[in-house]
Amino acid sequence: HTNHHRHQMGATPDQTPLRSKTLSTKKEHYERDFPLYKQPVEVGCFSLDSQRRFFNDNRQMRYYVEPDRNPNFDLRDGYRERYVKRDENVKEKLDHILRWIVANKSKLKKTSCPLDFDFVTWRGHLTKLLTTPYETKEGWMLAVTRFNGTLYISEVETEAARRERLNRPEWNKEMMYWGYKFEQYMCADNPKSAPDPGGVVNTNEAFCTVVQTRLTDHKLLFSGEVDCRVRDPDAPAAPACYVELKTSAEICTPKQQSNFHRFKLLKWWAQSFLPGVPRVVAGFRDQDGIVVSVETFQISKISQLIKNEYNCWKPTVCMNFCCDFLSFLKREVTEDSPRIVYLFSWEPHKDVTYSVHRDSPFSFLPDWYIKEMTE
Ligand code: 0WD
Ligand code: CA
Repeated sequence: HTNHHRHQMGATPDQTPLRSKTLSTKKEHYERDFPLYKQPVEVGCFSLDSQRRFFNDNRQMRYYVEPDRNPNFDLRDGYRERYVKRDENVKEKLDHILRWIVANKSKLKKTSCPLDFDFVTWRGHLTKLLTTPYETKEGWMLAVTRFNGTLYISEVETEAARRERLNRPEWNKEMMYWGYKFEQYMCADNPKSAPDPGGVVNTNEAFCTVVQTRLTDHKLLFSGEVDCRVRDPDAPAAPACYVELKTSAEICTPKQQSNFHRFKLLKWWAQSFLPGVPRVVAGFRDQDGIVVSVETFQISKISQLIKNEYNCWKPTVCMNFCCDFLSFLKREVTEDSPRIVYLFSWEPHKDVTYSVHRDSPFSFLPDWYIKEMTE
């Protein structure tokens, strides 16, 4: 086997080679056997209510309702009158996950022993890592702190992402609403009721699963937002009963079909594969925001579906890159202190680099969490 790090190891004349402080994101370096990824297990869940308040329970769970064969959902309905949008200026970082850890401390760890996880993060951050070898537009920044041996990973908004968010055109803001409106057409608040398309769409509300799993020798604890579960109470246990909802533009040409496979299915696969959510239900909409068809994609069948696509993504590259990135973090993030952040940055076509910050605005572990986990 080849060591893909070797080309990056610099040597100085009279010193032994230094391990490089950068990591390649070239997809060619990650084409090896699929790494061990244990079946994710749900260890808990939490809910965020209409005012973004945290609850250590499943009160925001919603139930999937099979739609009509020919749906006619108007995704534009309610945008002006029945839409409460989460405040994107509030950076929550890992706070909700940390609150969940504190609330479940006794079942997670024996008294006065550290958390038995190598990494704690959001599922969405891991999705970004999985898709990095194929990403050509958007970079990322991830803040990493080692505390009691566990590495906490929290995203930092890049300057480019911030500019884009603050300059988002009106049509784009409306299209972001469409995904949430589709959820409202497809989900009921309890197993026996029907969806209520006349209600308010409030994006503060969320139901999040917390799962544990292992990627080779990396023990992971992460949380991800789940749209709904199937109604049947006898369905397999979570996460197997969960359903991810998506909207996408109607596919009319072979070119659109190919782009859908090469770009959109990559993101959908990565996001749901990580927590073990088995299916995505997609609403295909026309130019005017009317959902004209609904299709189910089994996550386990997506790699077959894309195999005939020229120059397509590979699940093994995504997982191997993520695995090597996590090994890179374990190696480089050595100082164990909640006051220190190692800031990892990546831009398309470049290597991953990092800088170290003490007592800086990047610090993200709150005092209440450090206190709870120290005593
Ligand atoms: O502060 C931050 N930097 C972030 C906070 C970044 C990303 C997420 N969050 C938090 C929020 O508390 C949210 O409740 O993450 C939760 C969702 O986390 P996730 O599941 O790890 O994120 P991701 O997989 O990217 O998104 C899942 C869903 C999205 O659904 P679609 O179908 O569009 O992928 O969560 C929603 C969105 O509905 N979502 C968010 N909700 C709140 N804040 C955010 C966000 N920043 N990003 C996506
Ligand atoms: Ca969704």
